[in-house]
Amino acid sequence: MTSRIAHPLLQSRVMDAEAAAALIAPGTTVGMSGFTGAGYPKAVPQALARRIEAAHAAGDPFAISVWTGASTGPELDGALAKAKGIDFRLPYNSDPIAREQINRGEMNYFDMHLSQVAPMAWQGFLGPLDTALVEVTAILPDGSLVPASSVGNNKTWLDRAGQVILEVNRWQNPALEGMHDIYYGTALPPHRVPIPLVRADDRIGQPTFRCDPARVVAIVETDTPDRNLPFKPADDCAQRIAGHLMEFFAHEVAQGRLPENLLPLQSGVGNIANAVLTGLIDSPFENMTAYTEVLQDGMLDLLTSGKLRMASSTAFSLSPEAAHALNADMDRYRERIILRPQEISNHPELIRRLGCIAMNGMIEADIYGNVNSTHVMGSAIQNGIGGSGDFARNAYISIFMAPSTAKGGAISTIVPQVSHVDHINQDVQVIVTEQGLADLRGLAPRQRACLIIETCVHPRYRDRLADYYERALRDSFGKHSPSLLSEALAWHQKFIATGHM
Ligand code: 0RQ
Repeated sequence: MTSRIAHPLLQSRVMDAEAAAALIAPGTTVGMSGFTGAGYPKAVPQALARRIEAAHAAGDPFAISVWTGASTGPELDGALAKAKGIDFRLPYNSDPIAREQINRGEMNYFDMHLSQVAPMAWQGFLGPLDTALVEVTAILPDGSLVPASSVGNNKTWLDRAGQVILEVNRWQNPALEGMHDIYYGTALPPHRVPIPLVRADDRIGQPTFRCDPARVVAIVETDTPDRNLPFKPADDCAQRIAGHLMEFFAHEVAQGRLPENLLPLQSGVGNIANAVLTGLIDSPFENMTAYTEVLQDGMLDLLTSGKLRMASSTAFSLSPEAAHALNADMDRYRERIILRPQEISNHPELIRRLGCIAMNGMIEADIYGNVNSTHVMGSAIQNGIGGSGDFARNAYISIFMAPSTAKGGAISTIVPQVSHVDHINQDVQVIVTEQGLADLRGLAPRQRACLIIETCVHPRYRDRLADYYERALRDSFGKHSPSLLSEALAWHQKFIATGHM
């Protein structure tokens, strides 16, 4: 018995992770909590992985479908993938073992817009959900659940699943209670109504998940930290990208196209995105807000500095040091952070209404501004589209950023044609590399190509790209977006054959 489980009936459902994992049958679908390494279940997935390994050793097949909010941690995706226990995964993965299996064709992976997961589950397109396996901070006397360090799709999993297994994690700070805003007003067409959120800091829901205690079949108590990798310190390249963006924002403010405190910021995953946030600390902008999906170290630093007034997100994505700092001072941060379901944090209606400034990383872009966020050499998935599509299409300004080269210079991240398209050129308004920033708003394809080649490409590749474009202008079938079809992907083909473009 523990003070974290205040509902009398539910106290009797406490068991160990092995017993809880035994309630998950082969071939079933489990909706798990977890979003960018925060708030994912830690004990039951590992117990389940051991059970799966034992079944495989005995010659019995055993795999499940795993749905989450976004990426999780090694105790979930890592352990289950290592046991070869996942045959279908959605909507986002960044675990290296699972990535390898996906890219070897051994695991089916449905990489999808994060805002669409919950609605699609409700629409019934994803099939039945057998079990919800959700980490929470505490269970209140009325059976309602205090969410943990991420919200993700938990509301939907708890409402939809046939049975519920909870991990109550004592490591999660009890002071998280009151930080979350769980909105229960979404409905399916034709009954949808506007979502009543007009400012990033509006609260429109309740602080806890509702959950019928009768459907809770097991509760496992844990005391394990979220596991996230530390961010790399901002190198010269990241600092130059951040510098270009700061200049751009100042220019937009001077032109009267952005208010002095900017507009709600969204910042994606990765080291560059984190470095840009850190860059904002030394900027002249004050009283900023964030409407985003992950709250990483840079965002926490911005809050601490006072430059960021508040942040709305669906999850933390903090290095161990930053998670420790947050936990030590949760009472202070609780007033200025709101964690929401990802169908709200990433909702196109709200992103468009608030006018978010979307800043996301990319694998590559082409001379017309089409962006590939997901696939290396057109076929090997890196992570997934995540929320980048939700934000890019609906943002007030949609920015994509990357170093101009990858793999020690062997790859140009600006190419004649992207090898896979996640964001069509209409959804990409600004491209920035350490070489410079291309503001593509209002430009036609040929104007875009000239600007991108001039400002964003590494000098090592600039002449070759300019030469390709000149010849495409001359020889292309059509001249709207000139392209040499037999050559457009030759840079990628050369990398696959020789190890460099
Ligand atoms: O591989 O680790 O093996 O060296 O891709 O690249 O430079 O570390 O960049 O951490 O900023 O991530 C697009 C992946 C960038 C990320 C991506 C290789 C590179 C390295 C990672 P190694 P970096 P970052 C909100 C929004 C999609 C989801 C999203 C991402 C690895 O930003 O996943 O935006 N975005 N979500 O070497 C071959 C290229 C390459 C390349 C980089 N052109 N060709 N390899 N790499 N460019 C959050 C959520 O949705 C949850």
